[in-house]
Amino acid sequence: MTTKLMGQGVQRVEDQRFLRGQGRYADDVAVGPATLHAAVLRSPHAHARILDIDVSGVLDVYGVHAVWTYDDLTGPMAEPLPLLIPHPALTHGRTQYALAKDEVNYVGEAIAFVVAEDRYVAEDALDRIRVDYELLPPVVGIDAARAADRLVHDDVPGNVGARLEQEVGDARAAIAAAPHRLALDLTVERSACQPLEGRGTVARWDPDLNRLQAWTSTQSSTGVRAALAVKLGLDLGQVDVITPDVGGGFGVKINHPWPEELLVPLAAKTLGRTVKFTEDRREHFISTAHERGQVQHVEVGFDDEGQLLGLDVEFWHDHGAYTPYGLIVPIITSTQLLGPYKPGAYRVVFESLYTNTVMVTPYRGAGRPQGCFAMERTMDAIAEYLGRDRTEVRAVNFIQPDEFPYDHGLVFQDGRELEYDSGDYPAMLEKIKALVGWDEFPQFQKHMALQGRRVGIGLAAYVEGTGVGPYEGAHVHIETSGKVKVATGLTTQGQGHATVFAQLVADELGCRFEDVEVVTGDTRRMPYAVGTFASRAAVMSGSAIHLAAKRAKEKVLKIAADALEAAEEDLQIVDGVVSVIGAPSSSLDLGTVSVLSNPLRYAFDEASKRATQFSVGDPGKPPVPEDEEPGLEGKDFYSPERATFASGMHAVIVETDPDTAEITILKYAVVHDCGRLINPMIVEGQIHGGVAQGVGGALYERMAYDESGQLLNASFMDFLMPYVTEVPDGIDIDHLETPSPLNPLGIKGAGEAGVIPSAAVFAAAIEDAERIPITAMPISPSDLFALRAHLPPT
Ligand code: MCN
Repeated sequence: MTTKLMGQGVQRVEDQRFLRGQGRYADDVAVGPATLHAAVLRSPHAHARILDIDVSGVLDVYGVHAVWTYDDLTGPMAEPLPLLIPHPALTHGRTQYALAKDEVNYVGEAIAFVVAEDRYVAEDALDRIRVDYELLPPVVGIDAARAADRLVHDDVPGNVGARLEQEVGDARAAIAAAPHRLALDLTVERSACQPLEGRGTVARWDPDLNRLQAWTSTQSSTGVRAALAVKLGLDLGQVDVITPDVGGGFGVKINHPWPEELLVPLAAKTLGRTVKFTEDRREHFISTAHERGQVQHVEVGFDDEGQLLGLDVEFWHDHGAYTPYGLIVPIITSTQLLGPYKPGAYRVVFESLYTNTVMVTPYRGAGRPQGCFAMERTMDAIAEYLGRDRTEVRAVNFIQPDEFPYDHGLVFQDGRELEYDSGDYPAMLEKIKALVGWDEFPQFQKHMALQGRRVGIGLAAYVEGTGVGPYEGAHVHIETSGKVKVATGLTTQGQGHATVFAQLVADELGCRFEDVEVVTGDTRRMPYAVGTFASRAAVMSGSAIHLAAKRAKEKVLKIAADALEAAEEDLQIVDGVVSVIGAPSSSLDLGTVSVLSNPLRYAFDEASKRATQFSVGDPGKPPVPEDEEPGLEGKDFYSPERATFASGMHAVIVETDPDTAEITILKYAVVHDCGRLINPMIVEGQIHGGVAQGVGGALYERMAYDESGQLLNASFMDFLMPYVTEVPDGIDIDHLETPSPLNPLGIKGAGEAGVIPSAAVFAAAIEDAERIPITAMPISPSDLFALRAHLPPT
C-alpha cells in the first residue's frame, strides 16, 4: 500500500536549505558588478503640494545612470496604480502614482527614482534632488479624519472614502426591546507586519528574446506580471516573473503593485541593464503598508441568559492615504466579526477614512483581529453584567453543528452572501476549557491572590473565511528519472508548501515523497494563478495539486496497462513503481512509464537513470493511448464554490505585576479547526507564528505617529516587537477536524488563525486579573499603570 502522508507531521523539506543559509532571496539574485541599483527619494512631509522638483546635477554624479520623476513617466506608467479590489461603496477610491504627481500624502511616498552603479551612489545622488513643497495641514489618526476640518484629498468630503451599512433584521429595535443593553467604545491601534526580508525586485530585459524577466519578493507573481504587462505596454507572454525565496510576506507583498516593482523593470528595459532595488527597514516602515487601526462603538441587547437579541456595530477604519485594496479590510471586519455566534438582529456600519499616513492593506488576519476584539469584548461585557461564566454566555450564542451551512445574511466583497460551511463550536469550547484548565482556574486565582499575585484568564473565539477563489492550478510532470515536478502558480513565504504539496502528490500519485519537487510562483511554469493570501494555498493549490496528480496517475495507469498488458484496475502504484496487484514482478517504475510516454525512445543507464541514447520511436504506434497527449503529466485547476470557514478558540492565563504592571504570559492554549490537516506540524508552526505576531499586536506594537504625520518609531530600535523571550514558551495546541464539504480533501485554511484573537484574549485575561475594563489594544505596562491610576493612556 502507498504510505498515506495526509495528516502526517512530515519534516519540512525546505528547512535544510534555509538553516544552512542557502535560501536565495531577491537580493541574492544578480549579484555582480553589471547590476545597477535603485534608490527612491521619499517625501519627508505627510501632506504637501509639490511645486517643483529640480534634478539638475544628479546625472553628473559619477555612476548615476538615470533619475526619474513623475514627469518622466509616460503612457500607463503615468496613470495611478491599480485599485485592485473596487467596491461600489468605495465612492472615493484613491491610489498613488508610481512617483508622486503633484502632491504627497504620507511621509515615505515615492517622489524620485535614481539608478546608479551601486546603492551608495544612488542614495548620495538623491541628496542632489531639490523639491519645493507647499506644506498642507496633515490629517493624522481617526479622530482628526472624522473632525474633517482638514482634508487628505481635496475632492473627498469628510475624508470618507466609503461608508457601508448592512443590516439583517432591525437591530436597533431589537436592542431597544431587549431586557438588558450595553454599549462599548473600543480602539485597536495601527500596527504592521515586519517580514525579515523587505520588499525587493530585480529585473533584466533580454533584447534577443524581446522579453522581460523580473524576480520579486511577492505573494503574487502573476499579479506582478499582469501589472508589468499593463504598465509597460507588453504582452503577458513577454513577461516572466519569478519569485525567489521570500522572507515573509504576511500580506504586504501582495501586488498593488508596489512602485518599485514597476520602476525597476522599466529601468531595466530602458537602460538595457539588470537593475535591482532592495527596501531597507526604514523604508518598510514608512512606505510599505500598515493595518489594524479602528475605533469601534458597539451596542448590544440580550436576555437573562446572555443570548444576543440585537447587535449594532459602528466602526471607523483608518485607511491611510490610499485604498489600493478597496474596502477588503473593513468588509472582512464587518462580515466576520460575528465569529461563531448568532447575533439576533445585526446592523454594522463603517466609514473608511483617509489619513495622511502609510496606506492600510491586509496584514495577516486582515480585519478579523479588530472584529474579534469587538465581538469578544462584547461577550465578556455581557458575562460581567449578568455575573455569568464567560464560557456559558458564549455557549448560548453558538451556531450549532446541525445548523451548517449557516448564512448570516451578510454580503461579502464579491456581492455574495457569506455562508459558513462547517464547524463544531460547542465541542471546541469543551476542548479549550480542558486545555487551559478553565474550570480549575478560579481556585488558582484565589490561591495566587493570597500571595498578593494577580492572575487572569481570557478566552476568545473566531471564524475565518479561508481558501477564497477564483482559482488556482497545478501541473504535475513525471520526469524520465522518475522524479515528479509539481508547479503551482501561487508563491510561498515560509508556509512549508514544498512539503505539504509533496505530501499530497505522493499520496495521490503513489510516488515517493522524496521524489517530488515543488515549484511555486514562477510564471514560466504556471502562468495562470492568483497568489498566496487569505489562507488559501492549502485549499486552492492543495486541491488543484490533488486533482492534477489524479490526472497524471490516470495517464500513468493507461500507459502502464498497455505496456504490462494488464487491466488498469489491476494496477497499483506504490513508492513510484507501477505493478500488477498480486504479481509484483510485472512492474514498471514511473521513470520508465515517462519514457514510454515520449515519442522518442531513450536508452537508459539503470543505475544513474540517465538517458544514454535516443532514437525515433515506432512511427506506426503512438507512444500514448489515442485520447492522450505525449508526455507524462497532469494539469488541473480548482475553483471553489465559496470560502471555507475555519474556526478556533484561544485562551491565555496572564499575571500582572502589582507594582510594575508588567504582563507575563503563564499559559497559552489554542484549539483550531482547519478541517482535515495535511501536516499538523506545519499547521502548528503557522499557529505559533501567528500567536507570536498576535502577542506583538496585543502587548507591544503600535505605529507612533506624531501630529505632523511623522512615524516616530520607524526602526527596530523603537518599534517594539516581541522577542523569543516574550512569546509563550509552550503553546498548547489541540485540533478539531470538521472536514469542509467544499473541496475534495476537506481542508480549510490555517495561515492566519494564530493572530486573530490575540487582542481579544489578552484584553480578557488582563481585565480578569486587574478587574479594570480593557477597551483599547495594545496594552503596555505603562498603559495598564495609567488605567490603574485612572489616568489617560500614554
Ligand atoms: N495546512 C495544512 N492543513 C490544513 C491547512 C493548512 O497542512 N488543513 C498547511 C498548508 O499546507 C500550508 C500552511 O498550513 O503549508 C498554511 O496554509 P494556508 O492556511 O493555506 O495558508 P497559505 O499557505 O495560503 O499562507 C497564507 C497565510 C497568510 S494569508 C499569511 S498573511 C501568512 C501565513 O500564511 N504569511 C506568512 N503564514 C505565514 N508564514 C510565514 N512563515 N510567512 C508569512 O509571510
